[in-house]
Amino acid sequence: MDRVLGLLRLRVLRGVNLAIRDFYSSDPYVIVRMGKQKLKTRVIKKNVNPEWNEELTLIVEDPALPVKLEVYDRDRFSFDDPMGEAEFDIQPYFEAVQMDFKGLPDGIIIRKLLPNRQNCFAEGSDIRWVNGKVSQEMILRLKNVECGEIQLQLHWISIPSSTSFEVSVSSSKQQVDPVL
Ligand SMILES: [Ca+2]
Repeated sequence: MDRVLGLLRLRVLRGVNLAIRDFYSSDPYVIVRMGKQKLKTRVIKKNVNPEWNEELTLIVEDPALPVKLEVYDRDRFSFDDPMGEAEFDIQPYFEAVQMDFKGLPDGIIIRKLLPNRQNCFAEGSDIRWVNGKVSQEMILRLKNVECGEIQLQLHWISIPSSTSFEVSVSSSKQQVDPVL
């Protein structure tokens, strides 16, 4: 296992104008994958504009791995129907959480990521400094489907790293050396 760099808390806010897979609506849920990790939101019945407002936590070992989302319609008597997919790169967000923005005004935009042919952003995605933390909001346009967008928010949870432990061990050694 690689070193754990931190936890990525992904708040799946809502789906907008999702595809219809039953007679008049869908029963959507979202699967989130990063590497071998797989997480799921709950199913919201008969709603193509679902408000999940649900937090999923990914362990980040390699920030180069994309986060992938798949939306499905839950069916009771057949396989769940696909309702599109999207992915995003956490590298710009990961770079921002490693910097120190203390003293900057609350809500300030650190970086703005624009929609392009390579990403799934439906509009510009802002990385902001909010309440002393770096957060990113994004609207992803689902692909391989006729319509639908997913709104997300990212937060970072730091964990004590093994590197800082090694640093404190070596500095205490240096203090001991003159005595010897
Ligand atoms: Ca269904």
